[in-house]
Amino acid sequence: MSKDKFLWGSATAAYQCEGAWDEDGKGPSIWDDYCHSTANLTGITGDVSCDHYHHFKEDIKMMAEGNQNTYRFSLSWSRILPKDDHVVNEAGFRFYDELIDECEKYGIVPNVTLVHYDLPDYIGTWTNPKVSDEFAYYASVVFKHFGNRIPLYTTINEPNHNAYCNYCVGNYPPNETNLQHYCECAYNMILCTAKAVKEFRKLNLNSLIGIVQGCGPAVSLKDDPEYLEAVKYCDYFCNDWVLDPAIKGILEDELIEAVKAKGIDLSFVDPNFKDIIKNNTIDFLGQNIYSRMLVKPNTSGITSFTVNNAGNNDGTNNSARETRAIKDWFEFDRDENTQLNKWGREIYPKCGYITLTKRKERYGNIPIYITENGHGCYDIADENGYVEDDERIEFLNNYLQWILKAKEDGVNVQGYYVWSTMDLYSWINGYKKRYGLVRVDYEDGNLKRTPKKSYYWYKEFIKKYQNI
Ligand code: BGP
Repeated sequence: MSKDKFLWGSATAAYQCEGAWDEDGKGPSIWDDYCHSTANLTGITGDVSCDHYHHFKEDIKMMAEGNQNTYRFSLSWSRILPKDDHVVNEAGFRFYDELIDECEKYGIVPNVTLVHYDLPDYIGTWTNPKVSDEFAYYASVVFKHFGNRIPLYTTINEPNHNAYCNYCVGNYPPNETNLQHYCECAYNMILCTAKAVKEFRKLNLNSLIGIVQGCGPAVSLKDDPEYLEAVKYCDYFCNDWVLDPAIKGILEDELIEAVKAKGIDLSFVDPNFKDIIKNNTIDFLGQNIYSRMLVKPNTSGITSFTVNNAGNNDGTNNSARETRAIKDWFEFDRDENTQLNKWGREIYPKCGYITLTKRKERYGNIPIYITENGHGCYDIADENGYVEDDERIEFLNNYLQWILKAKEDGVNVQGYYVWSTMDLYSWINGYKKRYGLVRVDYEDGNLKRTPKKSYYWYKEFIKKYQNI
């Protein structure tokens, strides 16, 4: 399987699409526990979802028929290592082996994320001091088993967004608002990536290893010193702690001092931390592109966080706007000329260009894969299940133009993935907010798949740009 040509594909994540939550020896994950608990006010779960576990052959066939040559998916850690005894569940490996067989049959390059939000329940939380050693063990088991069959591995999906939802907004388990825990979580995630990279290098594989970043860089509407200071602090909070260690092997002293000045107790940091990150950096960046971080100086004096999938965001135009603010550091700005989606998030296609060119500015010529780009909608299907999702097509087309321009202007873009391959569970939003290129009928008892208009549009788009 060649990863040398430009990769065009789409993406999913294990908890969001597999279903089969307790089948064939899988252990419970923190998302199983959360969704089954009273903290889950909607009662909606990923227990079945679109049942990719049993439908993966048809899903991958449809990708191939849509000209896609790569599939980004994640492994469920608790399907592979269900208990804390380090014993592998062979049936877990068998599922992913068969899935990769199917990819190989069509020449589809697997791009595999080790953790996309769902830790095993025996790990519990990202603040567990054992998490990075356990993650390194899991990663080594995976690398040894799949080896070069997986050309692209990524360690963690969106460390920042994950930590942010867990410990700032509190809408993801363990549902806390606690900046001390946010920092402990962030620290452990940095170590997880470094320790997994260390295991990866031991095996001298031909594959590459990366990380997936969720946010774009911070930007402001003005470039006076106070605004640029706000940009710097927002980048500390959202970007630099993820990407500087992973790509450059460093964490700037100024960032560490700023965190201490916020009253965070950093006594949990291992004295060897700097050496561990210095020697274990990644090969490529996975960058998800949805919106920009538009900030200004914090004049409200408030620290507060909202997201596009908090319980109160119901997809009406009354939804809370996606914002974040940290007292003395920055707060989100609003550009009235920019449209918002129904979940209060900016639709700003140029952020694709800004993100990619700024990444190049800071991190040089590192290969970049756009590991997610997509548009959540309330899709309306006709009597045959067909969805004319022109809004999604417009969104993808506009974003892609800017992404391709960044490539033309010299950013080392190597691939692009639409979020998502088919409709699936949208975390706290449940199933009504859909992103798929393919519709899933959750009501008909068979989870029937029907390609949407955007699927056919993307198929033609890939044909046109396949040799870029
Ligand atoms: C990304 C996540 C995905 C996916 C997507 C859409 O941040 O990596 O897992 O869910 O966002 O987000 P949502 O489903 O919350 O609208």
